[in-house]
Amino acid sequence: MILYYANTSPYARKARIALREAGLEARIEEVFQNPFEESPALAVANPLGKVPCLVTREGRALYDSPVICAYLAALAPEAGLIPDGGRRWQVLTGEALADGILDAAFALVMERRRPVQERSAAWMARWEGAIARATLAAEADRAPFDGPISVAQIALGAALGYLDFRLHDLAWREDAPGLAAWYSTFSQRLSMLATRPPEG
Ligand SMILES: N[C@@H](CCC(=O)N[C@@H](CS)C(=O)NCC(=O)O)C(=O)O
Repeated sequence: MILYYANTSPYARKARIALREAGLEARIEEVFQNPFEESPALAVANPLGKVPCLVTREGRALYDSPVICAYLAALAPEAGLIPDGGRRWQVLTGEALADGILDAAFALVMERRRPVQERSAAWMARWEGAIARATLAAEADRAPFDGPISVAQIALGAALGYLDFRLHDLAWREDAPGLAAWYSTFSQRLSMLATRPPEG
């Protein structure tokens, strides 16, 4: 199997953390693709031209990151990345909350890269508000992120890592000390260390 990824993409990082936590490194080849450059291989696999994209041994393309994580969880049920029973919905909602932080953060980063006169202050404030509320929600209700490693924890690790990588000024730790303590431990996992974005 092939996993198309970019080393600065937080969504791809999420999939790469999941594949390590599932113990599937030996079965999946990671292939770097910059989605913002012409990439025929990626475009053929994913018509959206986005990473991450997983191509199975049968040649079937799977995207986006929640689908890839669910597939990896199904390949390695012993890893328990998506638990059964009622806990399943709590964990998947935790994953969605963390993915929402990523969506708002990624949109904010892209907006900040536009010329100043073309940026929308209203949208940037909306995305900053979503990040602030979602990190506070994860601080207030730790249950979706508690317990054994899960896709909720993996998505949250990728999201908070991206805030540190691209949005230092947001200072989310000030209002979420419990989350900050959790991330400081989680970020030392081998899967997180092995997928750190490049410096600078
Ligand atoms: N919802 C998708 C988002 C994937 C995504 O937006 N990836 C970005 C890189 S961080 C990308 O490939 N963007 C290229 C583009 O938008 O053309 C997921 O969870 O995988």
